[in-house]
Amino acid sequence: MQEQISQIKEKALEAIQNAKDAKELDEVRVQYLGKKGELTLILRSMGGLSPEERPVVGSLVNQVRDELEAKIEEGEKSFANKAIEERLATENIDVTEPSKKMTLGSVHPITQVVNDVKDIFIGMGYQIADGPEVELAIYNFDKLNTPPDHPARDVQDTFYITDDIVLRSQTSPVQARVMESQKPPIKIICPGSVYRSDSVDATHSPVFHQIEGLVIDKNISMADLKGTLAMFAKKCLGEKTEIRFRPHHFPFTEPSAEADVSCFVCGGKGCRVCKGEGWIELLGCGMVHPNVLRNCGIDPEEYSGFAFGFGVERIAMAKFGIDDMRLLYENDIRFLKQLR
Ligand code: 2NL
Repeated sequence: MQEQISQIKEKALEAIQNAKDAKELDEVRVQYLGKKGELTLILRSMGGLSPEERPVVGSLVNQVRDELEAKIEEGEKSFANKAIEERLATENIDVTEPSKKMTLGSVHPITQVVNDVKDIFIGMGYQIADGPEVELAIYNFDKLNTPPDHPARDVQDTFYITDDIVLRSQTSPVQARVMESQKPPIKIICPGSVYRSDSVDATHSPVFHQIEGLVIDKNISMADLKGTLAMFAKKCLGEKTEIRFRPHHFPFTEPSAEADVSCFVCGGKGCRVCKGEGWIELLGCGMVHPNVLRNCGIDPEEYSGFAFGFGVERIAMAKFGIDDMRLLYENDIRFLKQLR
């Protein structure tokens, strides 16, 4: 039996020596040391041996098994090293090769203006509010002192989902909702998309962007409105920017005004951007109409407030010198690249 064991050992060592890869080495392991391996079978057949022979053969088998296992492990390590060396030799990276070109986008001019305006008003203690774009007509119109027979409510101007539901034509309904749900003081700006039934041309689009602001507190006056908008104009368009007010009419404010800014291109002398006027229309504004306050649950005897609103496209067009609004929606990167 000892003779048989040493034959097995010699055969196994030879097979380990001749194994060409890790798979063949594993086959050798199974053949000799596996559950039905040749060496394992010897161990199992030891029952037929005399008590004297048993420990001698047993220890010999164990010794051979340990030796074979060590050799197999050694072989495995050497195959693994060989594989790594082969990869290192063949897989080289040319670090001097030019990289793939990365195209980097840029912030859309509309978003740039919205972000700038948000920053300015956050700096003055305002909060950003938003609300639904599919809105109840009550919030878009009635609560804002715009009665059912008002021309703005005509299907010619507003997109109706049903008789009572519209695509909001201004962001004011957001402010009406805030007034209803929060107690003054209120200082918010509401940026967002608004919808009007207009055909596309150089200055109109059925979807555009608006930013409205609202301040409600005790003793808010037109002086607060003027100071706030003068500050905003300087921060947004340059420290030299002046502001002027012209009387106007809006259903939701009384008194109402439109505000112009001195041309930030020519400083007021007259140029292509201000069309020779020296002034550029900036926004509409006014003191919140007492009916609007009442409709939104605020007592006009206790509180007053101002509001303002402007179209983001108009500001972006003036700021970047764009003469056709459609350029803002085509997303032609040759155009957008110029406005970084
Ligand atoms: C414009 C003028 C304006 C407002 C918007 C407003 C909102 C509430 C109450 C009172 Cl909740 N007013 N918003 C006020 C004056 C003018 O927008 O020309 N927008 C494009």
